[in-house]
Amino acid sequence: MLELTTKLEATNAGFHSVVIQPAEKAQILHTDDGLIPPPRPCPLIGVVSAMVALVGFTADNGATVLAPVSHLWDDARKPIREEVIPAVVPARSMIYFLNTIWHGSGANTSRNERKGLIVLYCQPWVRTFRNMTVAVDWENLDAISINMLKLLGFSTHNFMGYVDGRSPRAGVDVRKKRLLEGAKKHNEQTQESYISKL
Ligand SMILES: O=C(O)CCC(=O)C(=O)O
Repeated sequence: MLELTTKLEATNAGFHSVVIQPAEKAQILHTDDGLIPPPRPCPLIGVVSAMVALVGFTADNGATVLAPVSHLWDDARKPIREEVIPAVVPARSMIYFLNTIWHGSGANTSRNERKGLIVLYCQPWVRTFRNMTVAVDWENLDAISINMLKLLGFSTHNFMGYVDGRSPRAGVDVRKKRLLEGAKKHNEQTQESYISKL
Protein backbone atom coordinates (compact mmCIF):
# COMPACT_ATOMS: atom_id res chain seq x y z
CA MET A 1 0.00 0.00 0.00
CA LEU A 2 2.83 2.40 0.83
CA GLU A 3 4.27 1.64 -2.58
CA LEU A 4 0.88 2.43 -4.09
CA THR A 5 0.74 5.77 -2.26
CA THR A 6 4.16 6.70 -3.62
CA LYS A 7 3.41 5.49 -7.16
CA LEU A 8 0.21 7.47 -7.30
CA GLU A 9 1.94 10.54 -5.80
CA ALA A 10 -0.61 10.70 -3.01
CA THR A 11 -1.30 13.84 -1.05
CA ASN A 12 -2.24 13.90 2.61
CA ALA A 13 -5.99 14.56 2.59
CA GLY A 14 -6.58 14.67 6.33
CA PHE A 15 -5.32 13.57 9.71
CA HIS A 16 -7.25 13.26 12.98
CA SER A 17 -7.41 11.28 16.18
CA VAL A 18 -10.36 9.02 16.92
CA VAL A 19 -10.99 8.12 20.56
CA ILE A 20 -13.87 5.73 21.24
CA GLN A 21 -15.12 6.00 24.80
CA PRO A 22 -16.50 3.02 26.78
CA ALA A 23 -20.22 2.52 25.94
CA GLU A 24 -19.84 4.46 22.68
CA LYS A 25 -21.88 3.04 19.79
CA ALA A 26 -20.41 1.94 16.45
CA GLN A 27 -19.70 4.67 13.90
CA ILE A 28 -21.89 4.80 10.80
CA LEU A 29 -20.26 2.66 8.11
CA HIS A 30 -18.82 4.79 5.33
CA THR A 31 -16.12 5.00 2.67
CA ASP A 32 -13.44 7.71 2.85
CA ASP A 33 -14.04 8.69 -0.77
CA GLY A 34 -17.79 9.10 -0.14
CA LEU A 35 -17.73 12.83 -0.96
CA ILE A 36 -16.22 12.19 -4.38
CA PRO A 37 -18.99 12.00 -7.00
CA PRO A 38 -18.03 9.36 -9.66
CA PRO A 39 -20.17 6.23 -9.51
CA ARG A 40 -18.72 3.13 -7.85
CA PRO A 41 -16.83 0.96 -8.47
CA CYS A 42 -14.36 3.51 -9.77
CA PRO A 43 -10.57 3.88 -10.14
CA LEU A 44 -8.68 5.07 -7.08
CA ILE A 45 -9.31 8.78 -6.62
CA GLY A 46 -8.88 8.75 -2.94
CA VAL A 47 -6.00 6.35 -2.34
CA VAL A 48 -5.57 4.81 1.10
CA SER A 49 -6.48 5.45 4.69
CA ALA A 50 -4.03 4.47 7.40
CA MET A 51 -5.36 3.80 10.89
CA VAL A 52 -2.75 3.85 13.65
CA ALA A 53 -3.71 1.86 16.75
CA LEU A 54 -2.41 3.77 19.79
CA VAL A 55 -3.79 1.01 22.03
CA GLY A 56 -4.55 -2.61 21.14
CA PHE A 57 -7.68 -2.81 18.98
CA THR A 58 -9.99 -5.60 20.15
CA ALA A 59 -13.39 -6.83 19.00
CA ASP A 60 -15.00 -5.27 22.10
CA ASN A 61 -13.14 -1.94 22.43
CA GLY A 62 -14.19 -0.48 19.08
CA ALA A 63 -11.60 -1.84 16.62
CA THR A 64 -12.08 -0.49 13.11
CA VAL A 65 -14.48 -2.77 11.24
CA LEU A 66 -14.09 -3.30 7.48
CA ALA A 67 -16.24 -4.87 4.77
CA PRO A 68 -13.88 -7.10 2.71
CA VAL A 69 -13.85 -6.50 -1.07
CA SER A 70 -16.41 -3.69 -0.74
CA HIS A 71 -14.19 -1.55 -3.02
CA LEU A 72 -15.68 -3.62 -5.87
CA TRP A 73 -19.29 -2.93 -4.95
CA ASP A 74 -21.54 -0.59 -6.93
CA ASP A 75 -23.41 2.41 -5.51
CA ALA A 76 -26.53 0.39 -4.72
CA ARG A 77 -24.78 -1.92 -2.25
CA LYS A 78 -24.27 -0.86 1.37
CA PRO A 79 -22.81 -3.21 3.99
CA ILE A 80 -24.84 -4.75 6.77
CA ARG A 81 -23.21 -5.22 10.20
CA GLU A 82 -22.84 -8.98 9.61
CA GLU A 83 -20.55 -8.29 6.64
CA VAL A 84 -17.88 -6.31 8.51
CA ILE A 85 -14.95 -7.77 10.41
CA PRO A 86 -12.93 -6.08 13.18
CA ALA A 87 -9.25 -5.30 12.57
CA VAL A 88 -7.90 -6.79 15.80
CA VAL A 89 -4.31 -5.59 16.15
CA PRO A 90 -1.78 -4.89 18.94
CA ALA A 91 -0.92 -1.33 20.01
CA ARG A 92 1.39 0.58 17.61
CA SER A 93 0.07 -1.30 14.55
CA MET A 94 -0.99 0.38 11.34
CA ILE A 95 -4.04 -0.74 9.36
CA TYR A 96 -4.11 0.29 5.69
CA PHE A 97 -7.24 0.11 3.58
CA LEU A 98 -8.36 1.53 0.26
CA ASN A 99 -10.44 4.71 0.51
CA THR A 100 -13.18 2.85 -1.36
CA ILE A 101 -13.60 0.19 1.38
CA TRP A 102 -16.68 0.45 3.63
CA HIS A 103 -15.58 0.73 7.26
CA GLY A 104 -16.10 2.51 10.60
CA SER A 105 -15.09 2.34 14.21
CA GLY A 106 -16.80 -0.43 16.17
CA ALA A 107 -18.88 -0.17 19.36
CA ASN A 108 -16.86 0.04 22.56
CA THR A 109 -18.33 -2.35 25.14
CA SER A 110 -15.07 -2.51 27.13
CA ARG A 111 -14.05 -0.34 30.10
CA ASN A 112 -11.20 1.39 28.31
CA GLU A 113 -10.82 4.09 25.70
CA ARG A 114 -9.89 2.97 22.21
CA LYS A 115 -7.39 5.48 20.87
CA GLY A 116 -6.34 5.78 17.25
CA LEU A 117 -5.14 8.17 14.58
CA ILE A 118 -6.35 8.14 11.00
CA VAL A 119 -4.31 9.52 8.11
CA LEU A 120 -6.07 9.87 4.75
CA TYR A 121 -4.38 10.10 1.36
CA CYS A 122 -5.82 11.11 -2.00
CA GLN A 123 -4.54 11.71 -5.52
CA PRO A 124 -2.81 15.12 -5.77
CA TRP A 125 -5.46 16.41 -8.18
CA VAL A 126 -8.31 15.85 -5.70
CA ARG A 127 -9.42 18.49 -3.21
CA THR A 128 -8.27 17.35 0.25
CA PHE A 129 -10.56 17.13 3.31
CA ARG A 130 -8.30 19.42 5.27
CA ASN A 131 -6.46 22.27 3.59
CA MET A 132 -2.97 21.33 4.76
CA THR A 133 -1.20 24.30 3.18
CA VAL A 134 -3.17 26.60 5.49
CA ALA A 135 -3.37 24.20 8.47
CA VAL A 136 0.42 23.75 8.77
CA ASP A 137 2.45 26.31 10.75
CA TRP A 138 4.31 28.37 8.12
CA GLU A 139 7.05 29.30 10.58
CA ASN A 140 8.43 25.76 10.57
CA LEU A 141 8.30 24.86 6.89
CA ASP A 142 12.09 24.80 6.55
CA ALA A 143 12.21 21.97 9.09
CA ILE A 144 9.90 19.78 6.98
CA SER A 145 11.42 17.40 4.41
CA ILE A 146 10.75 17.90 0.69
CA ASN A 147 8.81 14.62 0.54
CA MET A 148 6.61 15.62 3.48
CA LEU A 149 6.00 19.09 1.97
CA LYS A 150 4.93 17.34 -1.23
CA LEU A 151 2.56 15.09 0.73
CA LEU A 152 1.08 18.16 2.40
CA GLY A 153 0.37 19.80 -0.96
CA PHE A 154 3.15 22.43 -0.96
CA SER A 155 4.27 21.43 -4.46
CA THR A 156 2.32 21.72 -7.69
CA HIS A 157 1.05 18.64 -9.50
CA ASN A 158 1.38 19.09 -13.30
CA PHE A 159 1.05 22.83 -12.58
CA MET A 160 -2.15 22.30 -10.59
CA GLY A 161 -2.26 24.14 -7.27
CA TYR A 162 0.09 26.97 -8.37
CA VAL A 163 0.30 30.38 -6.68
CA ASP A 164 1.46 33.28 -8.90
CA GLY A 165 2.94 30.71 -11.29
CA ARG A 166 4.95 28.99 -8.56
CA SER A 167 4.55 26.24 -6.00
CA PRO A 168 2.56 26.94 -2.79
CA ARG A 169 5.90 26.56 -0.88
CA ALA A 170 7.41 29.45 -2.87
CA GLY A 171 4.11 31.35 -2.54
CA VAL A 172 4.31 31.11 1.24
CA ASP A 173 7.75 32.77 1.27
CA VAL A 174 6.51 35.65 -0.92
CA ARG A 175 3.53 36.19 1.40
CA LYS A 176 5.65 35.99 4.56
CA LYS A 177 8.01 38.61 3.08
CA ARG A 178 5.06 40.88 2.23
CA LEU A 179 3.61 40.51 5.72
CA LEU A 180 6.97 41.36 7.31
CA GLU A 181 7.39 44.41 5.07
CA GLY A 182 3.82 45.52 5.87
CA ALA A 183 4.45 45.14 9.61
CA LYS A 184 7.76 47.08 9.32
CA LYS A 185 6.04 49.93 7.41
CA HIS A 186 3.22 50.03 9.96
CA ASN A 187 5.76 50.25 12.82
CA GLU A 188 7.67 53.06 11.09
CA GLN A 189 4.44 55.03 10.45
CA THR A 190 3.31 54.56 14.07
CA GLN A 191 6.73 55.75 15.30
CA GLU A 192 6.69 58.80 12.96
CA SER A 193 3.21 59.84 14.08
CA TYR A 194 4.26 59.38 17.74
CA ILE A 195 7.38 61.56 17.24
CA SER A 196 5.39 64.26 15.40
CA LYS A 197 3.10 64.54 18.43
CA LEU A 198 6.00 65.14 20.87
O1 LIG B 1 -11.84 5.03 14.28
C1 LIG B 1 -11.95 4.19 13.39
O2 LIG B 1 -11.74 3.01 13.61
C2 LIG B 1 -12.37 4.62 12.01
C3 LIG B 1 -12.48 6.10 11.90
C4 LIG B 1 -13.03 6.56 10.62
O3 LIG B 1 -13.36 5.81 9.76
C5 LIG B 1 -13.19 8.00 10.40
O4 LIG B 1 -12.91 8.80 11.30
O5 LIG B 1 -13.63 8.36 9.30
